[in-house]
Amino acid sequence: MNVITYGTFDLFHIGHLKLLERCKALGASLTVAVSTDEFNSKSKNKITAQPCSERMQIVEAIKYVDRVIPESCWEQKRDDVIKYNIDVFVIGDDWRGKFDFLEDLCQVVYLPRTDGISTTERKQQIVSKFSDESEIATA
Ligand code: C2G
Repeated sequence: MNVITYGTFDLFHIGHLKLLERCKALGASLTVAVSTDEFNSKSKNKITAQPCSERMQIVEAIKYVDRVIPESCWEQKRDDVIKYNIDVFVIGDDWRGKFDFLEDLCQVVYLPRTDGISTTERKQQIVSKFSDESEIATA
């Protein structure tokens, strides 16, 4: 079974890892489409801490991942499912229902998100945790 998932994977964290681990448990091969910088800024209203090239390299190095492709638009999913002969589309349940239109092509699975972690929260933790440190360092 071939599995695919999509995401930004900025500041890669345990929530991303657990998602990819569960994706790979569903099939023999896992393709991950990583959102490009342009797609993030123009269509997802996201500014990432890391450029797409870095985010792709990090995802590619994860042992559960077999292939990494760019995600440059919302509309590419159907073509990707056909091109890569995908059997299962997987994504976190924050997207529940949003990709049911793929069900004529492949199984669509929404997995529970990992609680207590998100890139946004991680950014806030870093700012609050280390801003004092930088003040002391420059004092
Ligand atoms: N995720 C998770 N648990 C978290 C955070 C994220 O399971 N605590 C999952 C998300 O549900 C998603 C994947 O990890 O399946 C990547 O999350 P993001 O990088 O935030 O990706 P997103 O912005 O949801 O992009 O076309 C689909 C989009 O590209 C998905």
